[in-house]
Amino acid sequence: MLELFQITGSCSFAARAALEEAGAEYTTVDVHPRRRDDAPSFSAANPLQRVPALRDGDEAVYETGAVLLYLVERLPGQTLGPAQGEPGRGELMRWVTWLSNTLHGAFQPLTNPQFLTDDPAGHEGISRKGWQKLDAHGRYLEAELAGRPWCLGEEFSVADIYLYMLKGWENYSDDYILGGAGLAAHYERVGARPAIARTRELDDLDERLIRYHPELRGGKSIV
Ligand SMILES: N[C@@H](CCC(=O)N[C@@H](CS)C(=O)NCC(=O)O)C(=O)O
Repeated sequence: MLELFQITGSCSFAARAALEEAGAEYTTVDVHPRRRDDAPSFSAANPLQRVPALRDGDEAVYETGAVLLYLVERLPGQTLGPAQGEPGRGELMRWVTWLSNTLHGAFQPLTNPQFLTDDPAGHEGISRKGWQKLDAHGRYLEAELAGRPWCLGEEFSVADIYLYMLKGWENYSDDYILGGAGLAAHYERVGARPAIARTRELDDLDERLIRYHPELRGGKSIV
């Protein structure tokens, strides 16, 4: 049985959404964000103690992009994207890698400038540069999605799930919008899928991916 280590409403959302899309059987372990040693099996699944982490028998997979690509292989024919040897496989790998190594990390200067400098006076400049980078990523995404419903064209995949989650993170800011009309329409399309709506419910998230109950994770108090 697949076992997902998660913190509801965090980037483990993408992994859970993929499991839901595939109709997979899985169990979850709710990690306490500030007491990550509470679940001893968590460190075994990911020594970095970050979510998502996935256990599949003797196999342990972590890093959002790796977990998503692993699930494509593990759950073939379940709308998660082309498997090895199928058309579109290279494009899928390119999308997931870009989302993982470029767009995912691009939020850090905005959400956590304190991780990049000890000097509080530097936070504003770091955030400003962060917005500029994100603007450029938004323009790139608009061009990539032009005239296609999904990242891979006509085929839905885990890339759409990952992009959906990252686009949703714009809502951590009051007024920032990543990309333009194309990306907004993509967000609506992905968000309307029953499995994605179900994952939002399971993760206690509204349509903007904001937690209904910020004080809870997995239904339990995090205080
Ligand atoms: N590069 C990692 C980042 C994982 C990560 O930072 N996860 C966050 C949630 S979005 C986490 O585990 N936070 C818990 C913490 O830092 O205490 C990935 O793509 O999976």
